[in-house]
Amino acid sequence: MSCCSSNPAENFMPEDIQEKIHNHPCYSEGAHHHYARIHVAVAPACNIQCNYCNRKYDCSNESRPGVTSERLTPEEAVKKVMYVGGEVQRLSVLGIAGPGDALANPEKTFKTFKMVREKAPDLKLCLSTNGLELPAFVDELVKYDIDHVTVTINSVDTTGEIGSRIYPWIFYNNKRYFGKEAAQILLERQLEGMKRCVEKGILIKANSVLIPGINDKHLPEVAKKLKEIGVFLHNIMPIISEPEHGTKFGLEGIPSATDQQQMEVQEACGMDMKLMQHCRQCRADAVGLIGEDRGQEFTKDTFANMIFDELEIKYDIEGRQESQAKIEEFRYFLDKANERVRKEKEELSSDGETILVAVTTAGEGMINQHFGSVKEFLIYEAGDRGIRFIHHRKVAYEYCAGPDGANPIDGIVEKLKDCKLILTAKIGGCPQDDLAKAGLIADQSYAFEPIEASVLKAARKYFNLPEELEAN
Ligand code: CLF
Ligand code: SF4
Repeated sequence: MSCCSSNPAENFMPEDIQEKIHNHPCYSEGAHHHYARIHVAVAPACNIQCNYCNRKYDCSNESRPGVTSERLTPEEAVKKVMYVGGEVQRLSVLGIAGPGDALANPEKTFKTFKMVREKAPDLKLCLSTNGLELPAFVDELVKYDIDHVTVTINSVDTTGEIGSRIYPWIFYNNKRYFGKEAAQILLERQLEGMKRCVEKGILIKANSVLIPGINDKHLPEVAKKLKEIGVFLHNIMPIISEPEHGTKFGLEGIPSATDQQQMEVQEACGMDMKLMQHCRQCRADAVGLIGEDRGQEFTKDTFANMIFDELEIKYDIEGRQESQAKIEEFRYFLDKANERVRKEKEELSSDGETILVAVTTAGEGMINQHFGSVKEFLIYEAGDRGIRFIHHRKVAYEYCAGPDGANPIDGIVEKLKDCKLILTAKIGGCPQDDLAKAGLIADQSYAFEPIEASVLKAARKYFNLPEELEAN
């Protein structure tokens, strides 16, 4: 398997790490256009309380708040994984991320992993936790070859002051702890657990929920600490907070973090740590490419009555391998087309001038989605020398499904007001004119072309430079 990626940061990594992340859609930004993940909800209990969580729903450390998934037994979960693996051959990762904390339910979590290891050996195994019980399970993680672990860590303040505003209590060693003491114990356990995982070669991704007014200014310190202990990737997740979610923060009126706040904090943290910028805060029962939502296609009645012999045929491991070999071929040519286009922020432009470019895509790294059906835009920063990925932005509704009586373009213009270009596979004259009035150029001349190379060409066209860039 070629581990070459269009992302230069990934190409500089040791080969064994490139190999590990190559088809993990969360750990490799390149992989997320091509490979899918599945979460199975086998872990209902939790051992801490976060003020952005409502226990009626799933763990919002790794999923969208306000979403409930179908609870599964380990056996049902394995059946689901095998069924989905047969249907979605690009499925490469199984994650256990709740609905409570994976390690507060160790029996169910590890029983599921053990069975999946046997029955679907080509899948990567991934786990997400608040970290309180992580030190106790490092050997178990190694035993089942679970080499991708996410820990949500929102503060490294050793006084417990910041943490106590986020966590009212934890339950540890059969005792409930409150306030600063609880936050201090949680932090100690998180750091110890992450260090021990790193020593064992487990790739740690850290999630930090960006909570404006509480930890936004503190997150660069978190990033520094993460780098110090050898964490692989840092994911800044903007808090999604509405009163109707019934969380403490939502009821207190703490609002969701904005795209701009996320960009500022990413900027400040990115000085120290490699950032994940393509997280979509998935639905808790998410299946498919990141950003895609196929969970509703695979409810219990689709797989629960099948026996394992039938599911083995359905899973069709050889068929999956053939299909993934084709993905790799496609990816190889895509990476060639995008070669040398990605740059670090300071190398994007010869004169410091850059613009933000919004792109519409249905996956596979191509500009292949019509403007009218877009629910989220990918945002890139581009100069005359190169481009970099910033994040995605969701819009409240697609242009073609906008609310009655209002111009559906308004919400989209508001979301993209700091962008200059939109690259899309197709757009009608009306929305194109409306966007132009708001100062946004919509360009469909890169339809069905690779995203990254097109963003650079379009930016150069915008700067009145020749579109083709000499090799540099
Ligand atoms: Fe799932 Fe998480 Fe593993 Fe990915 S999700 S357990 S690392 S397989 Fe990915 Fe979804 Fe973001 Fe999580 S986009 S919410 S980071
Ligand atoms: Fe909720 Fe997850 Fe926090 Fe537990 S760890 S309280 S499930 S957000």
